[in-house]
Amino acid sequence: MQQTLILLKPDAVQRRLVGDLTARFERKGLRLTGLKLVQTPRETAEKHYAVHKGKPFYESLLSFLTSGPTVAMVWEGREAVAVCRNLMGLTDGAKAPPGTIRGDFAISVQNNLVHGSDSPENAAIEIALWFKPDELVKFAPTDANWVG
Ligand code: DAT
Ligand code: MG
Repeated sequence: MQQTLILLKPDAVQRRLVGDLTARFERKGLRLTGLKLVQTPRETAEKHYAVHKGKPFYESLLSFLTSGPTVAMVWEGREAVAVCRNLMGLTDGAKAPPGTIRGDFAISVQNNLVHGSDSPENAAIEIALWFKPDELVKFAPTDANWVG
């Protein structure tokens, strides 16, 4: 069973898409393990996007992520990392297929609504960056026999 970090970035909150986007992860059969609204500190944004430091879009990306509230979530389930990346679609909203979050709601590269961890290893690092251990809640979903 995998966990992954999902962020609904400031454009998602400002565009009032939090409910619609959260529903996509929920109805897929993933289990919600953590959820909070965060005004992201610059230091957290820098750590989160450290891999992109030095790229031309890095400063703009940090400004974007710290420009308003972000919903941080941890979702758990079978192949959760890949499942969530598939629900999100390609990075560039213009190229993301319809049916995906970015394909249905985004046309920008930067303002692409969601972040999702790209590997189980990075998921563990990102979850530790955004959540304290006691903010993650384990529970037995009552529909587990049906959803798997
Ligand atoms: P993803 O969010 O699909 O994992 P990424 O990790 O390559 O994509 O990049 C992180 C974010 O940086 C991405 O969501 C949007 C922004 N970004 C990536 N490439 C960009 C580019 N060429 N120009 C502007 N922003 C870019
Ligand atoms: Mg990425």
